[in-house]
Amino acid sequence: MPLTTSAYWDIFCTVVDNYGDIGVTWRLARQLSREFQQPVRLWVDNLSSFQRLCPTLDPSQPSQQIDNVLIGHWDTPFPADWQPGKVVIEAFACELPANVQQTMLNMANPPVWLNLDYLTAESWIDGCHGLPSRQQHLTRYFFFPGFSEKSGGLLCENNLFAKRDQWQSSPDHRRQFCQDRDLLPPQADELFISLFTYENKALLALLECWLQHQTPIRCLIPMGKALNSLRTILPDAVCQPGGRWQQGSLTIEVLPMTDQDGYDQLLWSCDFNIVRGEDSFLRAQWAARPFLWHIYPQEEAAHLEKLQAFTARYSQKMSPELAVTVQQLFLSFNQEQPAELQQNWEKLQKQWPEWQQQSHSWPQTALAGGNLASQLVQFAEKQLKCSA
Ligand code: TRH
Repeated sequence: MPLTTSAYWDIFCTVVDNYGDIGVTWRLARQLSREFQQPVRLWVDNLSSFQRLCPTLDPSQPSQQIDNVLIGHWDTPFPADWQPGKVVIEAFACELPANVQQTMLNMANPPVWLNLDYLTAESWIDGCHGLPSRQQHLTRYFFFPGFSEKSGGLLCENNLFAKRDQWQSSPDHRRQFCQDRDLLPPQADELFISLFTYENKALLALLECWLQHQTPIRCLIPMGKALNSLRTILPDAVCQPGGRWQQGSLTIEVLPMTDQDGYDQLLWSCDFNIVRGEDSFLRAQWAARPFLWHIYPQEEAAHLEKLQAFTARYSQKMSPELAVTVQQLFLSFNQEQPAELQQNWEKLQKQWPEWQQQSHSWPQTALAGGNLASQLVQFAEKQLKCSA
């Protein structure tokens, strides 16, 4: 790993829990490299978690290169001979190592220092995005991804929608997806649902609806926390990759976790995606299909405000009937209210065509703030010019 090259973007990421922090930074690092030809070093404290969504990564190697991104193990102490490149990104307020901060403080021309925040649809970020904060003679800027014109925009690769459209243009891709993973072949009228959530008591209520659905339902569940909420009905042997369970109209199949491209293909192949956190939440929107979001729970139910800010934005162009049902569906799922969730699911059956249509036009609306990677590049270049 070259430690002293001045052209680098250094992205620092701690894996707080789950996969969102590393999922977002890994995606950003690759996009900066691939689309903007920026050399990137990604520093990660937990390589084993990283490996779950990047299977070619070797957690025993402190430094390696994948997809043109240099990946370093953020160990303690951080290498003393490290020199920052031109931009340093502290992802999700992870706090840079003390010696890194000291090195930056000692520099006559320090790098552009950015704190990349979590994604939110709340409007208060419009007033905070891009604001500086002084740290002795250094300036740290706050970068807020978001859905509004004044935000930092959203992570979205250049060619993503073309790839998605190509995939969704033919049912052969879903068939091939199933075949490649030893899943049952799709039936003509089968509704495909992916399920990647945290534990949620209301999941069983959704399953009850699906058991009695008029047409067959296929629920594809990547290995993870959602299965813990289904163990009262699913035998242990089912709750592992390759597991299959059939009852009434419902077939459940359990998948291994794959890399991020494989996960996109799962989302593109499904008619309805249930997702969580930050990155799968966004990828489900880019899949242009109806979806349901299990938001990351926060203390004192702070996440519910964030949820409502999103559903208000997301449903703005929907008919009042669909808007109410979608808002209530998201809320009842996150509040783990089984009866309300079932009612909203039933209501949606009549509103499905409108929701599908809305899901298709939503990505363009969502991108009002533009593309996060390109916004970051422009912002950094502007700061570098000012300090030159
Ligand atoms: O895993 P998440 O819940 O992550 C986070 C973290 O918990 C974080 O601390 C929290 O603050 C944040 O949510 C809000 O959900 P998320 O963001 O969807 O990340 C999952 C990543 O895993 C995403 O990049 C997609 C990826 N993934 C794969 O690459 N392959 C797979 O098979 C699956 C199921 C997911």
